[in-house]
Amino acid sequence: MRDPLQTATAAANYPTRKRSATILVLAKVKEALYSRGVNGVRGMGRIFRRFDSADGDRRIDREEFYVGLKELGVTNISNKEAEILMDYLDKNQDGTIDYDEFLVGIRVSTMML
Ligand SMILES: [Ca+2]
Ligand SMILES: [Ca+2]
Repeated sequence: MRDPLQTATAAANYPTRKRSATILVLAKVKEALYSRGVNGVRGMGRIFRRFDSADGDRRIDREEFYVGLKELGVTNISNKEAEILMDYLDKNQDGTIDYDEFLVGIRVSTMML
């Protein structure tokens, strides 16, 4: 588990324009999560497993991310926006989102909003 403060600092250093786009997309994703009654670590774990349901390798790859967002009801974002969000959540830039990245990225963003 990454130190949330360290992650927040990294987020603060993110280029401003890209960051505001990220915050906007995150807001849409969070809205979808809230409207489905998802909250807390347990709910997030459930959502993570749903995103990863294609192969269950505990990583969300780009394809799973796009499909997962649509299944979550996040249909009002473009592929470009989904890509920005994927990029933001994938802190170690290995092309996939692991559970820590998913949890920390979405939770820390609550503080940013
Ligand atoms: Ca996967
Ligand atoms: Ca990653």
